[in-house]
Amino acid sequence: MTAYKKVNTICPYCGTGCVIECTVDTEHNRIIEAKGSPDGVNNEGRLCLKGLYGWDYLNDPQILTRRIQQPMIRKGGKTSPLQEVSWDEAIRYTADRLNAIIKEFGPDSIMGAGSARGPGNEAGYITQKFMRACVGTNNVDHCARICHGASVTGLLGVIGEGAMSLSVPEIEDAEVIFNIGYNAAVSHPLVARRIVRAKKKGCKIICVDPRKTETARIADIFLAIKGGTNMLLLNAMANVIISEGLTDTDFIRQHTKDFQVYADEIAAYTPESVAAETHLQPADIRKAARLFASSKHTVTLWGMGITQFSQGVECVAACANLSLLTGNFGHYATGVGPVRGQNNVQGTCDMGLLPNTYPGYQEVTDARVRNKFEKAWHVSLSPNPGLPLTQVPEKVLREPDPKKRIHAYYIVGEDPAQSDPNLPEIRETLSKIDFVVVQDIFRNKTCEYADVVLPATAWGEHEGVYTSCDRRFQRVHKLLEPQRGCKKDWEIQCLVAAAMGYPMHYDNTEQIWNEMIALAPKFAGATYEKMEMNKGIQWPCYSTDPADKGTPYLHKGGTFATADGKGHFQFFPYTPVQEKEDPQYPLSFCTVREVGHYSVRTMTGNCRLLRTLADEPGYIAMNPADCESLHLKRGELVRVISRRGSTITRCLPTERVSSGATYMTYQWWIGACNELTNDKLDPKSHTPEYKYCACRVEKIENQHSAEQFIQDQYKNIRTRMGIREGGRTHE
Ligand SMILES: Nc1nc2c(c(=O)[nH]1)N[C@H]1C(S)=C(S)[C@@H](COP(=O)(O)OP(=O)(O)OC[C@H]3O[C@@H](n4cnc5c(=O)[nH]c(N)nc54)[C@H](O)[C@@H]3O)O[C@H]1N2
Ligand SMILES: Nc1nc2c(c(=O)[nH]1)N[C@H]1C(S)=C(S)[C@@H](COP(=O)(O)OP(=O)(O)OC[C@H]3O[C@@H](n4cnc5c(=O)[nH]c(N)nc54)[C@H](O)[C@@H]3O)O[C@H]1N2
Ligand code: SF4
Ligand SMILES: [Mo]
Repeated sequence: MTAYKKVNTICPYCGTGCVIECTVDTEHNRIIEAKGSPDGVNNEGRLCLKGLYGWDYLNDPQILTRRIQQPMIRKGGKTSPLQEVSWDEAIRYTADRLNAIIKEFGPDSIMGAGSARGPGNEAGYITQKFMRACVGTNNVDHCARICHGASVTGLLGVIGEGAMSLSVPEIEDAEVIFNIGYNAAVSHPLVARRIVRAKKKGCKIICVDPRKTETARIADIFLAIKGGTNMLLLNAMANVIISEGLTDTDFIRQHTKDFQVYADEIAAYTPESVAAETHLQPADIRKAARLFASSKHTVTLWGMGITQFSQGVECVAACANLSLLTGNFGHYATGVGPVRGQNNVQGTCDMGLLPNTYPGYQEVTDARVRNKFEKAWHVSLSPNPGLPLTQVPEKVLREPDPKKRIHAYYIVGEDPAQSDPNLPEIRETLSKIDFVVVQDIFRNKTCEYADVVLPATAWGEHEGVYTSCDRRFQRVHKLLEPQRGCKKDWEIQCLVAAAMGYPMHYDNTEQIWNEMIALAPKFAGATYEKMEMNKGIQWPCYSTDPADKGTPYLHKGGTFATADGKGHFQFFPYTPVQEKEDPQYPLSFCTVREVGHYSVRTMTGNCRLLRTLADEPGYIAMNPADCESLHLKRGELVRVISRRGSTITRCLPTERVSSGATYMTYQWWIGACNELTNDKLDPKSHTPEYKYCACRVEKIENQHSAEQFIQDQYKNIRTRMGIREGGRTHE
């Protein structure tokens, strides 16, 4: 008789934090079903496609790439093949190379990237402790940099806390939802459900997006904004709210600072003055501003359509200003929702995988805090903030002083060779760094530049805690025995640290967690026990007292997390995007997501059901009129070219997209849109402008040979990833 067990755990994909009930066949070490658990506060028993069918990759079906099951080293230098070695040899080799680089160039010549995906918070804590205490640098970062980094920086300035101020379930009790640059139906389907439920309860929806998304379709006001002009609209809405006397004057007086300076500057941004550039009607901007100000339950939700711009941080501040103006902070069902993308990107920030903060958002420059960590970790720590990961290319390719260059990059669970902008430059960077370590569950594109590859256990193969987008710490549980040869992420980095001369030892994740919460006052009360008892705990949670069950919404009563407790209005003028359309590159180019696949696709691309939804080389969405003028037909292969590179994909004519604009998704390896994207950064958060550059689309006359090229490329990738033709694909 086959033995089954049922285990509740957290979905490994988006930041909604859905609780999944998995049925596991323990005899064959396989998950056989996943269902939504009613214990999930944010999902209430439901799941999207990825939650339901996104676990197939665990058993290594070898569709796109394969699980790594043994450490590998390039013994003969950069150009030699990766060879399987023992764990002992791989750890020793990694430790010796890192120590040699520290000796020659100092600890700041090493960069570390942590993972916002499977490993969890305990492993994240170990990654930053490894970089700070063992290597001796604050050069540690993760994908929040290229994602919601702008939200964190922007909100810190205005209200002192970078996270969602409300909880996901509160969204359905909003009276007005201001949805800007956020496509919940694709990115967070179980957040989208709350938006739909809000609508059914009578909520009015404003959607701002250059594309007609699903939210746009149900919106009361849809502002089809010209890409890259968010600041003009946000300032014009503030202008209407102030000039028409729609502000909450009591709230502004009691809870904010610098209103008058802000109001004086905003006076210039009339709706009429921004109409031409935003492609919006002044009357529609006025309608949106009035609706925004009409309620004390206005919830602002934003995503990458705000943050992935060179003016991301300032647009985040502009969003927060609107809530300050209208008293939309500090009570139930109101506030700001930068809805964090990855299942544990909130957690990876919480754990201090950032160049400027220790766990719990404590600054590395604060001597008192640093002292506390030095005592706990028995080392002296660097007082200098580290390097943001988007500056690695600069520090490898263009730094004249060898002592100041990056010489080693230790990458845990990220795939910069697929997900970073301007891939031609990333490839050059990764080829030129002396030593690259990749610690992952799959062979990914970055492995091709790795000197060492270390195989980690995946979600479902280890214990831990993830933080959902709304600050909820939730336990994830082991479902299966790990694939042979893999070790836990935290265990691997403890072994490397010990081999480098800084012993770290833990028996389990709870020991790591308890060390972390003892050092981070914001999380001090969030014990494993309390998480189990309360369906998770939302931080801040200061006390271990069972009565402290954490904090569903922030800034209660209008007391903000800034030093003086006030919200600080900040005015910023509009700065245009860094690269605009021109005669050579006449179309705008934006990159977004699609529902069935996830980020670099190592996981969803290896799930049998999900991969049938969409496959290489993806598509470019264009307005039908533009397709017609270029003589392009639906499904035909086209070449897309920017100043940085080119790629090949299929043409998708759609009325959802305005004429002159194009969109690709970033999940494809052959149709890789990051060959084209611009690596220009927001100067404050160092987030790249993935959402806007210029391109041209070219017809390919010989479709037959282009189709053959795609087939050959696919075969080639799979071979490079170590899959034998006719391998396990069709099992
Ligand atoms: N053009 C364009 N590019 C983009 C974006 C865009 O909008 N447009 N968005 C950006 C954003 S917001 C983000 S967050 C990034 C995401 O980009 P990445 O972080 O690079 O992508 P992920 O697919 O999340 O996963 C990274 C790696 O983690 C590995 N992994 C999964 N679980 C585990 C584990 O338990 N342990 C270990 N060690 N590894 C694991 C996966 O196999 C994969 O190789 O992409 C960015 N890139
Ligand atoms: N299925 C799936 N789900 C995912 C992911 C995935 O890869 N696949 N990735 C996860 C991650 S890492 C993240 S960060 C989240 C991201 O979730 P979202 O932020 O929803 O993701 P995007 O699709 O990148 O961008 C959101 C919207 O911004 C719009 N936009 C583009 N330019 C502008 C502009 O100038 N102004 C305005 N107002 N809008 C603009 C786009 O048209 C798009 O509809 O999703 C997460 N969920
Ligand atoms: S909404 Fe997000 S967390 Fe929920 S099942 Fe889908 S991918 Fe998983
Ligand atoms: Mo993200």
